[in-house]
Amino acid sequence: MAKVLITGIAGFIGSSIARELLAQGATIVGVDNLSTGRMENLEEILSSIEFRRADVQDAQAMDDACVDVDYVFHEAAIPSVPKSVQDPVGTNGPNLDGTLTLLEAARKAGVKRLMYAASSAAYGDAPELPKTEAMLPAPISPYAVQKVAGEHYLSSYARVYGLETVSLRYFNIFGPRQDPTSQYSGVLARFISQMTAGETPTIFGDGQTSRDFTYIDNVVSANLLAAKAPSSVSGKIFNVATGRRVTLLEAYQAIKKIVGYTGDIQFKPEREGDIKHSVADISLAQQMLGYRVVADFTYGLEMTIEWSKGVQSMTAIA
Ligand code: UD2
Repeated sequence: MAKVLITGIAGFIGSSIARELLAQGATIVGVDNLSTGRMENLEEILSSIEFRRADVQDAQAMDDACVDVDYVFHEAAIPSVPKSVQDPVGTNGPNLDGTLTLLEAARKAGVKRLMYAASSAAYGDAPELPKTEAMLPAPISPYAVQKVAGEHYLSSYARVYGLETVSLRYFNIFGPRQDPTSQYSGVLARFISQMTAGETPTIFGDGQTSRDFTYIDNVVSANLLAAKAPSSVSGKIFNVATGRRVTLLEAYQAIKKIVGYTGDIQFKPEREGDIKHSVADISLAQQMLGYRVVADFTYGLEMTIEWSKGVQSMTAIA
């Protein structure tokens, strides 16, 4: 069975990929510097994986982590537009330097293929919808620039060094274990935790901002498909999404209904670096990876809210 390295394994996405790969019998090495990841995310799988507390910018640590590895899933990042606006230099290190450091380690170790958590932020605010991979990147925030630059490094490593790479452009992923506690957390995680706690959520903008909110199961599936796909996928970029657009107001109303929230919502001005609308064309991933939407928005919300209730009652008991 394959040996895999997952960076950012203590994060919401990394730990979800780890659970599925473990169920499929893979040997897992995971690295995380725990800057945004949390050990609770690994609770019941920690004894079944090799966990290393390390930073992706640490070349020696990445060399060591890549020994005998077949596939790398690179999820480590500081995944936040506003955080990058506030600290462009500080976020460039983990988001871009770390990616290059890891690519170099993977190349030297003879890794078979490296999958990368790219972002829909690459498309910027171009009016054309849905977003196709053939569109020219138009990053707005430093975060988007860092993620696009990473994609270029991946295709460079594929062409120049023959390291197989796949960039997966995630469109607003959500699900259990996504941290809701930071001001930089994803909007759905924040809304869910605020409304279950009876706190008033905030919409930045007029509520018509839209996103292709994608449940985590789709992302896990896309990663596994990308690892197994023929070599013709190497060096390429694929949207990972649902192909459906939901506004912030619709998301708020859907969560309100499931949670049974009776409070209100407040509106504040749009955030710097934000994009108005985002929705993906997923046909390339369907054709080349065999990707399918395995879980829709409503199902995803129900699962996430269910999980969130469990966490809150555990906290109450403790
Ligand atoms: C970007 C990327 C996404 C992913 C993510 C990193 C786009 C279109 N998407 O997500 O693919 O890489 O970065 O995690 O660039 N908002 C509120 N209230 C809140 C919090 C947020 O209204 O309490 C708004 C926010 O201003 C934005 C929208 O919700 O308009 C989504 O924000 P987000 O931080 O969840 O994700 P986003 O779109 O920056």
